[in-house]
Amino acid sequence: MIKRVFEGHVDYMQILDEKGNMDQSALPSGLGDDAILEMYRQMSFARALDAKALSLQRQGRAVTYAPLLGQEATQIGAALAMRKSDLFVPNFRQHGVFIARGVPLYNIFMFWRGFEEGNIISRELGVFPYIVPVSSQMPHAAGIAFAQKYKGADAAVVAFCGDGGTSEGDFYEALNFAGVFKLPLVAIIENNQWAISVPRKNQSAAETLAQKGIAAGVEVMQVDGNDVIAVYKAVGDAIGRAKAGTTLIECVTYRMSMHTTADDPTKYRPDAEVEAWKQRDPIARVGTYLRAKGLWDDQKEAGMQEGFKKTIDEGVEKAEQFKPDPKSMFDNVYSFMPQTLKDEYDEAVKEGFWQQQR
Ligand SMILES: Cc1ncc(C[n+]2csc(CCOP(=O)(O)OP(=O)(O)O)c2C)c(N)n1
Ligand SMILES: [Mg+2]
Repeated sequence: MIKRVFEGHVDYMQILDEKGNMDQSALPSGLGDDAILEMYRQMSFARALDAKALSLQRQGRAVTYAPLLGQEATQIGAALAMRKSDLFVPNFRQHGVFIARGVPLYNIFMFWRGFEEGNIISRELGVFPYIVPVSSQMPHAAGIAFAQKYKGADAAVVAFCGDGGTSEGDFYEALNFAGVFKLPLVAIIENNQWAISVPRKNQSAAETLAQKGIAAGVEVMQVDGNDVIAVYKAVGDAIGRAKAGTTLIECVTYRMSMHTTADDPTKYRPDAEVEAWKQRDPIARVGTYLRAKGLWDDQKEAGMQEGFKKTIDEGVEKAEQFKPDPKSMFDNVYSFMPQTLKDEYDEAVKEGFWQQQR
């Protein structure tokens, strides 16, 4: 005897299409023109910040940088759906979420200048530090979500990982744990189609990455990650039901730029692919929508960009004035300093390590 014991499916959501057409019936209630204008501003600011950070690195004023170009809707949609009490766990690319949550620009610039102090973020912003080991943030996020549930806090944890990150054991372990304990976790796969030079099709034979959550027994959803409205709705809905358990959301987007400044994507991906994704630009479609409604024009755009330049230049100036303390590399690693680290610290002091570095 054979009988079917399980059947699964993954829904895909898009509300604002590539041409700027809005599916009014799916528009989240209460999301008015002002909120859409704010999404447009925040995405545009993320893009302006991105261009500046890349330019600083090329001038030798930053050590490295992981661009977000093309992924603004995924990041801003998620950030604006979050409540103040929610907590954000990033990997290394979500500068857009950082700024939308109010992380000062100098934190971001300081980090990419190579100073750990950039990662010290005011607790009240509910933003965890940049994490580079792929998917190592996911078990942390599940643990933080467990703590929220244990404390009875009205807080969801929103965590990001990449398409490549979904192949790591840490990803599955985190989701499995979150599924069993029905944790208030919203896990977002920022599927930008590439993990450095590994294309999405070589990452997994699964048709969607969202379906990886089905095995963990959590809610799953796939979203047009270049549609800020759809991301906002999907993440908002997931936060709304977070007390009942976890949701995995795959945002289908595209990394328009290089992996990091140490990478040259022209070596491994066709220009035609990049060109095709340009047609699905996340900011342009909101601009088209707003202009068609008479809410935006060239003059407003120019004024906004000028304001961004001023704000960003001030953030850079502050970050460049910062005098790093090399000793700080020993701080904020553990809640207390273990003996092994203390030994290294003492040795560095004895050898005058930081004097030599100046
Ligand atoms: C555990 C681990 N393995 C390898 C690396 C090197 N590495 C850094 S980013 C990356 C690819 C990540 O791809 P994805 O998860 O799709 O995120 P994206 O960079 O596209 O945002 C790799 C292999 C790392 N940082 N950590
Ligand atoms: Mg990727």
